Amino acid sequence: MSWHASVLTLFPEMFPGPLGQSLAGRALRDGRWSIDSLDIRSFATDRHRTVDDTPFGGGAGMVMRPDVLDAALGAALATGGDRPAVYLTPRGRRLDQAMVRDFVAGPGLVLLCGRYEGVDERVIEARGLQEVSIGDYVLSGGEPAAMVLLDACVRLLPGVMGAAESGVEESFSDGLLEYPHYTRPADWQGRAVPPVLLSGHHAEVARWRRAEAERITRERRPDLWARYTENAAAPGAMDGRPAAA
Ligand code: 6GU
Repeated sequence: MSWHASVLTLFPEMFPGPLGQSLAGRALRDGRWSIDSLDIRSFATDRHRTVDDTPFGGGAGMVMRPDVLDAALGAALATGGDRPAVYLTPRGRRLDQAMVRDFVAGPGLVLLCGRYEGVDERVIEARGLQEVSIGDYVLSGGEPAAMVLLDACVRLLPGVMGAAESGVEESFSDGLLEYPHYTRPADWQGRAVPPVLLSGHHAEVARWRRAEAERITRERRPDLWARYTENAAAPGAMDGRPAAA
């Protein structure tokens, strides 16, 4: 069975959404991954299909009920292997490429999209939900975050990226941001392409690209640059030393 994502949401019609297009969409049609979205509201048991209630202790907003979420999680987890259950929330651990690689190595994911005000803490504990954030800003719901997480995962699945898209040289794969890219025309509005790229000297092109990737990383992301230079000290961590210190 292929890598499977189950999304628990109050807006199941949002999925696959953008994930039905482009690279992820082609992989979906090719059966390299699959997705189902479960409507949390369908697990409500009362006449009004209630999924949330006012917070104990008072305050603004609503909190999603643990009994309804537990039933939804139980239904999702009953299918498709022993998948980690993730709750998308801005208070979660920040998503990075290493987490994405770990998720891709497993059978898939169960993703809970809550409303921002929150879900009852007890269901997070009881189900051992892994809390994940996609960055330090606030979305109105977890759905776009689930799409971001799934896009990052799906592109790494076997057979999804062809040689053209292959991730070996791209940002974060070796801890550097990408070098600049150019195509025709060689002169555009008086802006010339760096001559080394027209030289035909492959080793010099590779050296220039590495130096540019390092310059851009150093200028824009001192945090990534620090980690990169630390890793460079570890034997076998990279195939080359930094071209610029
Ligand atoms: Cl995972 N959810 C929401 N609602 N907002 C976010 C987020 C997640 N990550 C960053 N902001």
